[in-house]
Amino acid sequence: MRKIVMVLGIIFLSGCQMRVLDPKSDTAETLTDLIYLSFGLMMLVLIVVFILFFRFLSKFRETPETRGTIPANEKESKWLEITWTVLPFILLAILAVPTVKATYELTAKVSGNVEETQGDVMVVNVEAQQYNWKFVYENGKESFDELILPVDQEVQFRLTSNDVIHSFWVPNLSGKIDVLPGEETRLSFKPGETGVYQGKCAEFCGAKHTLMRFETKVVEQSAFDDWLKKE
Ligand SMILES: [Cu+2]
Repeated sequence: MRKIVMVLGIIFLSGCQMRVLDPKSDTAETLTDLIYLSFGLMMLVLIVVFILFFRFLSKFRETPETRGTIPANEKESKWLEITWTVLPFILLAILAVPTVKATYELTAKVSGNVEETQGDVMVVNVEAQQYNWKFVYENGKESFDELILPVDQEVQFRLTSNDVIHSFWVPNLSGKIDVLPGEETRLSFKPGETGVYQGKCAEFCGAKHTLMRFETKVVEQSAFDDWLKKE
């Protein structure tokens, strides 16, 4: 019993600081909308299938009159064939169009040179190593395991690892992005609300992987400027 309580405690307490489906940035909102869309479609299919399932169970159940008789074989039905061929196509299209659109938009945001959009985008270089995060800002200022961002400012992260593969994840602000040694990956979002958001490494990277957490503090622009200037 004590073991069960402990396991439940770990499950319910361990992730309590990290909130998924509570978007606080444009990117996270896009992703949350996609999750709700696919969940909604899935529920729609599930409900229709269950209604049909119980309908058929009751309609075609054995009665004293039908006992021992074999129902007539259903010959081809053009409309049934068309329905169950076309319906999945429509469902997949509803799912695929916004997903592909969002994928391209999010990719476009991080491809190309930030220098071309000077001033509009803030660059933060991220270095991951066992078991901490180093954030380097445009003026060379560094912070460890604490990411400070101004609200309503598009930020582009350029991430790289100094050892093994890590994964950068702040559920409130964005999806995950792999952080690879010898290669740069990118991620972009615009925080829309001040607050403190928990982030962590989402790729098992060694014995102390679970300690590889960081805090993202989204503050007002003026507070950010003051912080950036401080030695
Ligand atoms: Cu890691």
